[in-house]
Amino acid sequence: MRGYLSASSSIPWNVQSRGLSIGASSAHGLFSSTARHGLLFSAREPSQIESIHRRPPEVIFSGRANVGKSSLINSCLGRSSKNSLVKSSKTPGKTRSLDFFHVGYEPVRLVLVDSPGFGFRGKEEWGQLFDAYISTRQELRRIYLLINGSHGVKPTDRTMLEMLGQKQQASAGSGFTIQAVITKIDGMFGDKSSERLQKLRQDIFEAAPTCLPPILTSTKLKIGIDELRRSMTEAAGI
Ligand SMILES: Nc1nc2c(ncn2[C@@H]2O[C@H](COP(=O)(O)OP(=O)(O)O)[C@@H](O)[C@H]2O)c(=O)[nH]1
Ligand SMILES: [Mg+2]
Repeated sequence: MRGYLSASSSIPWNVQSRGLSIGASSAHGLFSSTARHGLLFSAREPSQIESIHRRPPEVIFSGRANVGKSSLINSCLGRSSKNSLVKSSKTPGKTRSLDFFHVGYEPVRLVLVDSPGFGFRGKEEWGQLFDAYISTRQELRRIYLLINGSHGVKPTDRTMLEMLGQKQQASAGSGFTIQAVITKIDGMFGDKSSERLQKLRQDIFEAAPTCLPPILTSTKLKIGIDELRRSMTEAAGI
């Protein structure tokens, strides 16, 4: 917690907790028992999704290869790169499956899903896997679309935002919600950071008006992790 606050003090915009009280204590309790989180299942083909243990609410992390999906899941589960639960890598395209991680154990109350990156080296069959998951999985409560803060909204991000926004509306509000997560904001500081952030928000809104406001994160500086945890517990109704 001290690291979170001290790291945040040098941030040019307000990324600290916005005073959200809903779910704050339950988020803390749910994620605090680090040793009880673990890998539940990996699905490499759409047909395997069906067989995965059901019931606890699920949230999925999506985004282009290398945007920081696996690192962010590790941080939320209280792991560092040294004792990571989820493989993260400098080499894009490392994750080729949907990996399901349980938060807590007996009872499992939330499941986080890591997904293969789309865009650079993201192969077509990985896209099919993701598509099959979001189209059929009733446990899915929220899709986090991660966007690299230094790169801005790329054409592949825009396409993804538009597609997810349309799918969400087609499900008539009964299925999942979508939320943007800006990653690696440690690389965004400096000149015009506020303008760049404003442009990011605007681009996200134009592509997907129903997308929930972005959460700003850095696993390097431990920024935004608690806010993301609270968002997950809120999405899961915990
Ligand atoms: N500067 C910076 N680098 C990060 C951050 N999060 C992840 N990375 C690095 O980005 C690379 C890709 O991360 P990874 O989590 O494997 O991305 P994924 O392909 O989306 O799962 C790795 O080298 C990470 O160390 C961050 O917040 N800041
Ligand atoms: Mg990964």
